[in-house]
Amino acid sequence: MKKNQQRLLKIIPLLLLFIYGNCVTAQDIAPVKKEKINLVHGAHRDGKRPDEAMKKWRGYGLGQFIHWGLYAIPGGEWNGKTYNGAAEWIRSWDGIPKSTYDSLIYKFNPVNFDAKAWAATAKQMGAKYVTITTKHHDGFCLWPSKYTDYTVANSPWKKDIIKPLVDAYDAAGIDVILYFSVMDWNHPGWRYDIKTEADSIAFEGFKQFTRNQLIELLTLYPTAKGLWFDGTWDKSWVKQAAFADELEQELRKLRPGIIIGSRFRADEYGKRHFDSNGVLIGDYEQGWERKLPEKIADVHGNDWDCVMTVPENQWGYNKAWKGHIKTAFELIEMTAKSVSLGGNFVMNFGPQGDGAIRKEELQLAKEIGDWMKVNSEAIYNCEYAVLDKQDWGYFTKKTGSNKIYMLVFNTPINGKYRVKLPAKMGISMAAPLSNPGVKLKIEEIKANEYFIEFNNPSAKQPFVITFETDTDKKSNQNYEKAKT
Ligand code: H79
Repeated sequence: MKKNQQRLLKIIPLLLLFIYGNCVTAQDIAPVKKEKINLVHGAHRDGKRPDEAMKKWRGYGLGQFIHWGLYAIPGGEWNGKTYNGAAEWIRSWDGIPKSTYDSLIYKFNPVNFDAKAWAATAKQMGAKYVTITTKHHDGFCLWPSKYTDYTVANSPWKKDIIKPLVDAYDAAGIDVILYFSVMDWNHPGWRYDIKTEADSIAFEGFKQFTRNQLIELLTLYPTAKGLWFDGTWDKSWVKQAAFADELEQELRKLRPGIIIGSRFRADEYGKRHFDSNGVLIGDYEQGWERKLPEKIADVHGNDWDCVMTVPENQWGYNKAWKGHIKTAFELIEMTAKSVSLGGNFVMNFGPQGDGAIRKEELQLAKEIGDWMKVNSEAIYNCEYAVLDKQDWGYFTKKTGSNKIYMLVFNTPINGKYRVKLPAKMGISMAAPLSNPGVKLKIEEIKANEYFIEFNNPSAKQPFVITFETDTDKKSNQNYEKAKT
């Protein structure tokens, strides 16, 4: 071997070590970027849907949820005993034979059902959309599905419930979303998990049944704006990434613009809501059930809605109506908070077995509606104001304008509302929403901080102060920073 070659052989390992060393250093310095997984059945869109249907959804602010089905007949009570779980889950209670529960179909005769009255209640409350249970976990269909006998058609009532509801809400200008539970305790093919060949065969039949029912619903009620899926967490369904993805695409083709949330399907790794790359599946996040985000970072820039019960956890009618019952004040505050964080708030109603809405819910709808009549401008078509919660309450902003609303839930006893704004943003005008002619005194108290004065000691209800911002604001004062 020549001398040169020998030297090269000695240098190569050193060179390799140098390159390797540099690679490690480069990797250490660069932000750790997780490798993107190639997904066939992950999210098919990154970021918010920009179309008109979704813009409308985003502007709803307040919605109504209706949970109605056979469970409304026992209303959380069986043979004089109270069931402590959610009333719509009573079939799963140990003391109740499943066949006895299923035979409630022969008692379904809601003589006081009045679709127009329900829609009028929602309208009066100020709801812009309604989500209605077409089928809950018990499998009972409120529409005359041709794919099962377990429907209204075979009850003493005989008639479709969904059609008059869709018509009444449509007529009231309230958009309808159809709730559908994939979990179905009544269907012989449904399984929690698929463990055997027999399970697999049974579940294949169930999948076809589910597809048939969804196509049936969208065909019978073509004005429905969306589908709200539930009961999709069982292992059996989570394993159906390809089927569910294809079905979702089929439904979207059938009804262009339809809105489907994050709860319908999992990706091929079984990830739900957010796929294996962390991207939201579906058009909006459905993870906010009986809870609210605290801050804007919690919603990851996605559309979302919060669905909320009035008692702690009762969706279907429960006679007992026990525990803490949320007041109109609390529900209004949740609405304000939702909108301030870019979401919608949906309050649940559980009508009685006879079809009437319970008086407590009617009262809440009235109180919320009375508030909305004065203040809904700060709720409808509003968005995150890029201003976070302050001591007195929440900010919202009219989408596409610089009009900001302060939704006040706590009043300072001196009537001075401390408002902290980002640098270079000032307030050019402030007025009570209910009395825009009254211009409120604005005092600059330090850099980007103001007092808005509003002596409103008689306020018994949350109220709104509106203001316009001035983004070229130059303070006329100099503030010296403390040195510490
Ligand atoms: O339709 C409403 C609920 O019935 C449904 N989603 C909302 C919109 C829902 N199904 N399951 N879950 C929510 C979560 C599971 C809760 C359970 Fe339980 C805990 C089932 C059994 C224990 C709550 C407590 C229901 C029964 C007892």
